Amino acid sequence: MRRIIVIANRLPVALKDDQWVTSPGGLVRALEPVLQRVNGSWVGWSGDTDMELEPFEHDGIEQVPVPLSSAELDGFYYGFCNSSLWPLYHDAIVAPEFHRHQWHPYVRVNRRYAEYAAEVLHGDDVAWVQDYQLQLVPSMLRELRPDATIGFYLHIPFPPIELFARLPWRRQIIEGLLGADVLAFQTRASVRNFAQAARKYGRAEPQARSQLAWQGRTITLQRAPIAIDTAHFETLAQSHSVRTRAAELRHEMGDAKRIILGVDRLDYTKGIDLRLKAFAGLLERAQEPREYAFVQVAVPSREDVPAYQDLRAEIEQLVGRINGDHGEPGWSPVSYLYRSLDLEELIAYYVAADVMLVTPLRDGMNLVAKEYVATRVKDPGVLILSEFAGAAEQLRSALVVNPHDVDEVTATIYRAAVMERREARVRMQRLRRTVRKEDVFEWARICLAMLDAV
Ligand code: ADQ
Repeated sequence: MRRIIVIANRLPVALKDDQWVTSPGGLVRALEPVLQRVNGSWVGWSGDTDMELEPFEHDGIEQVPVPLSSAELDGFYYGFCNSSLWPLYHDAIVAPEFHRHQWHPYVRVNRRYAEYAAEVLHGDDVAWVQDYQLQLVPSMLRELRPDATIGFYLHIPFPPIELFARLPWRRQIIEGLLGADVLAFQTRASVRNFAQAARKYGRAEPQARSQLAWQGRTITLQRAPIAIDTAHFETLAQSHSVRTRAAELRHEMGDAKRIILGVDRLDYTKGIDLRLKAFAGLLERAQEPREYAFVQVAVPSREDVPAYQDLRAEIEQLVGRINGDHGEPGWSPVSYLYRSLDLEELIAYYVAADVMLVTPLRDGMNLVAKEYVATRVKDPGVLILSEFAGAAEQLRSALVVNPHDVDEVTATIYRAAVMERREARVRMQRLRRTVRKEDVFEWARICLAMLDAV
């Protein structure tokens, strides 16, 4: 097998009390065994600024740290990645900002990742670049290693051309990506959107079977929806400690008849505010409001970006208002947790929840939806899923909603709450079949097989 070099914004390890520890997450779990088997390398930032580190080995994988200064982190990561690209690629839910003083560090930092990758890329090794932070790397790497096999995977949506057109550096981004041999996306819509933008701004020529011709090379476009380690979630969900904790959580929530759950990074793409309003609508209409408890777990995210600070304040105000309007002494309908949970605790919440609300306004995939399904081993539970999450292309037996339609979401929560067990079971069985078959190992296999075929 050919050696694989993953190039991602972050390394799969981070320093904790002077020790390197593997970061949790599906991508790392899926790629670790593959990279170990092929003596692969991982090129990425360590998470600490202004630190020059030599490559080192961790769990059989060569780690190649790319240094970033704190000024670069501001311009490149908080700036161009998360104030320009992130909102632009998510339907401009928040207005994207375009600043030349942030674009320049994006170019500079992308070049550095390409240079570090070129150093470790030999012979017929495969380079596999991850996500929107590194869209210039494929072409920069191709300049340094013209014969390399290069793949790129976009974890977030590729936007429709009407939106992408706003980007002052749209041609550079398209040309950066077209340096790859294989470009893979979460959904068919993203493949389509990219093909259109590549024709218009890169003058790429469409070929048969999702291929483009550009500068004498053929580039393959592929849909490869990312997934989770389903078996691992299933096993943990059945463990005694998780089930005991889930029962405890239900009790802590006043033994409400229906527990409704939301779990997200605190991000304006996730639609947390509209979801809270939909739940408030349910309380207003319910005959017995105390039968319902809503738990929102929000992981702190990008706290240095002003739009995220505003969002946090807005959500907290909304939670306060709903609890103020509907609560009683000793009972609050909404429980709000602003923190990250460890995996077992997170799964206990999934197991405890009768209804899972996944209502992003736009999401590349949304792994939370798949995680909930994977943990519903004993009781079915109902998944309510936004039509604007990539996951909706696969999880068709969920109750699919338009998250902007607050009344529809309210009505759907009610429908989920009173759904007959038989219907819930049939729906959940279908969903479970999908997440079992199309797990993260299958995703990695599809992506790597395509790269191997180049
Ligand atoms: P995210 O926007 O971060 O990912 P998502 O796919 O839902 O969104 O992944 C979030 C992860 O964080 C999940 O694995 C979840 O378990 C975990 N998580 C959420 N809340 C947590 C909490 N309170 N404590 C601990 N863990 C928590 C981006 C894209 C997505 C795409 C993924 C992968 O935006 O669309 O699915 O990358 O490609």
